[in-house]
Amino acid sequence: MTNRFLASAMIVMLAAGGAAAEDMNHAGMAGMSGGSMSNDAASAVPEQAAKAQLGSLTLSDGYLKAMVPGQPVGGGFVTIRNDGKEPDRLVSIATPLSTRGELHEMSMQGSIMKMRKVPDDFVIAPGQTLTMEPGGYHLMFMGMKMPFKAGETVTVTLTFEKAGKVDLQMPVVMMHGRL
Ligand SMILES: [Cu+2]
Repeated sequence: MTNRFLASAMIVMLAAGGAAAEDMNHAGMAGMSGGSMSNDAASAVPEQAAKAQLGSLTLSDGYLKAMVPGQPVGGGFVTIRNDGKEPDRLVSIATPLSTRGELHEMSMQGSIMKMRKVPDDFVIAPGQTLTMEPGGYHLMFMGMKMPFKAGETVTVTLTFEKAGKVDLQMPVVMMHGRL
């Protein structure tokens, strides 16, 4: 309980950091995620998570993380399974609430959890499942016009190199102390 309170307070403080808020918030979010590693990540997926079929791609467990006041970036997750015979690639993501979307991953660098843009987009090989989750691969949205608010549903457009575009109606979920 105390840890959760401190974690929330820390995110708010980082978000209020001014010009460097975006970077600092990334660092803060990474820290949160490191702290939640002992939790069962699968339990974060809401029952109403978005799903869709796009050609041979099966999308599931799509949801967004609710943003705290002043938080400059938003995060989201989706699982993509490729039952086709060729690899496909998630090349872009977009929402009406943000001006930019990036595909990110988190990794440990020494004892510090860091977040970065993946260099070659997300490639899903035939028979492979790409799972995004707190502390790992995720969708990152920047240049927010409006925050992701808990209880709302936001349209997230995913564009694949071969399968094309799909709109997912992603629920926004409050995740205490996560990501
Ligand atoms: Cu990120």
